[in-house]
Amino acid sequence: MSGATPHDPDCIFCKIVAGQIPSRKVYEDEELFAFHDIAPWAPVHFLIIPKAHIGSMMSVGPEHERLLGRMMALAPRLAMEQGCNPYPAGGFRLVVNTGAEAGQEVHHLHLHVIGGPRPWLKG
Ligand code: DGP
Repeated sequence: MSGATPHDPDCIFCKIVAGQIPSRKVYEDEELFAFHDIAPWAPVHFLIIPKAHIGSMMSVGPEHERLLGRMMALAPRLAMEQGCNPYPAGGFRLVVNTGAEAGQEVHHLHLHVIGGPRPWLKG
């Protein structure tokens, strides 16, 4: 089971991708969407998501390797564009919460990109 469907009508992030819920967009292409987190943990905090509905890292299979690579490779470019300070004095953190005990609240795979001066840990 791939765990991926094009659109889950009950998913809040699918609704954001579809424009049914407003968001502050950072980036969009045919496969990926990025937008500012509604409750930022740090001065720079946005999410990179696949447009297709993938519930979590637990739903990822070999067919998603290229897509996950694209999400990771996009993060540094967008982080710098969004105001993270340059590496190595600056930088950013990448977080993928997976499951309730890890703090996952939205069950549509998302990569947190968190940066700016002294980003703090959630929780
Ligand atoms: P996680 O705990 O890893 O599942 O993170 C989910 C994040 O999604 C959380 O930091 C808040 C953010 N979020 C939840 N609902 C919305 C929304 O409607 N709009 C935006 N922009 N962010 C949201």
